[in-house]
Amino acid sequence: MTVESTAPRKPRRSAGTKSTAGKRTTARNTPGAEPELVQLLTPEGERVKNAENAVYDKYVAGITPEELRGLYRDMVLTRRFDAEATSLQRQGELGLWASLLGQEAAQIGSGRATREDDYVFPTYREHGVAWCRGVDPTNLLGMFRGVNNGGWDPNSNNFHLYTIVIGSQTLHATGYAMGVAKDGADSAVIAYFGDGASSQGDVAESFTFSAVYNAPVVFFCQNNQWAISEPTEKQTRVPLYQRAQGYGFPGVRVDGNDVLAVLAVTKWALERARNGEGPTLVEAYTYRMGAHTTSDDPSKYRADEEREAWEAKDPILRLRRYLEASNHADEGFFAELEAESEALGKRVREAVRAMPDPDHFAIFEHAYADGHALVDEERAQFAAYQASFAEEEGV
Ligand SMILES: Cc1ncc(C[n+]2csc(CCOP(=O)(O)OP(=O)(O)O)c2C)c(N)n1
Ligand SMILES: [Mg+2]
Repeated sequence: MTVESTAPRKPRRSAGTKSTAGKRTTARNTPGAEPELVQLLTPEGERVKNAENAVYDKYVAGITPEELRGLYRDMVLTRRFDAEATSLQRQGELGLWASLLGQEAAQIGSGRATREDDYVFPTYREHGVAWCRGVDPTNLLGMFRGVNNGGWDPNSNNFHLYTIVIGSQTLHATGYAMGVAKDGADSAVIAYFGDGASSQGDVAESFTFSAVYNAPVVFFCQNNQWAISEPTEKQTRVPLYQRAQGYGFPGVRVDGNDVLAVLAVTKWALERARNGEGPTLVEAYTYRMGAHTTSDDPSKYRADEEREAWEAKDPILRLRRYLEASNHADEGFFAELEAESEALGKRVREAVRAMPDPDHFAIFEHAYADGHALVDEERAQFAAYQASFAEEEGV
């Protein structure tokens, strides 16, 4: 990786794009040269082999049955953990939860594509990526229980803390990637964000900076079709992956419910970063099967039929079909995994209930090194508020 490589590079796809003025389009970046949606496994679990996919297919061509079972296990355990967290919120053990239901392939495929020395910048929904990075699932829950402000050391797993300020982590990732390049390392950086975040100025700035400085970063957009109650149509008039072209780097849309395709495309994009070829935008086309968070009720703004249509494309089901059809997994494997899932659910439940409450006054100590009049006032107000409960109890 060198820093000198900031000279203008030939955009991978510049010619031949059809005029799309004034209408929504599903046209390809370069008609004929790339598939509109990279897919290696159909929803029925059949392996897709065609010339259009060749550039990506080679990244998973040698995948072993054991590795395939590993991807399946990752997705099943992530879904089980996520369901447990949703239940824990409903039982009052967590204040909030942002479910990843439906996005398991997008997260496990991309997470497993990263190397240990790569650095990952997540949003608040990347529980599957956290799993791949080796962050213990129980550590993800402290912030949602309100007992800490993060829950893990980002540098232990090169997995940054969850970021709730929409899109801001793409700037952090770009800066970090520019640093990686200056260090001369061949690591890559990956920034996760959503379709809604794509409208943020921070994301546009990240695209500009990373392109101009040729930063080794992959922008991984999970287009789950919704930004709370806003559909993707309210974010863009062109397919999101085509935005990259305007900044001078490649964009690819991958079937985000196809773990094999996501793994292949993300490996390809990370390799580009490592080789000094700069940023890539990967749009993982997927679906948020659940609510935005446990505070949201999607029945208020979207039709059941939409969800039902996406259920047929379930990421876990399609890999199971492939594993079964190719005799890569037997009943024993699925039964063992079921038992492992239940054990994980139990472990998570017990760990959450055992989390100690923090010292309520600690937060005032962490605002300034040397004390501050306003903080002192707020601490006193809070102490009086806490004391008021004791008085009530005494009545
Ligand atoms: C800067 C900023 N603006 C608004 C919000 C409120 N907010 C939280 S999540 C969200 C929608 C994000 O949608 P998307 O990027 O598609 O991600 P998804 O939740 O679908 O994974 C918004 C607007 C916020 N957290 N930060
Ligand atoms: Mg979204």
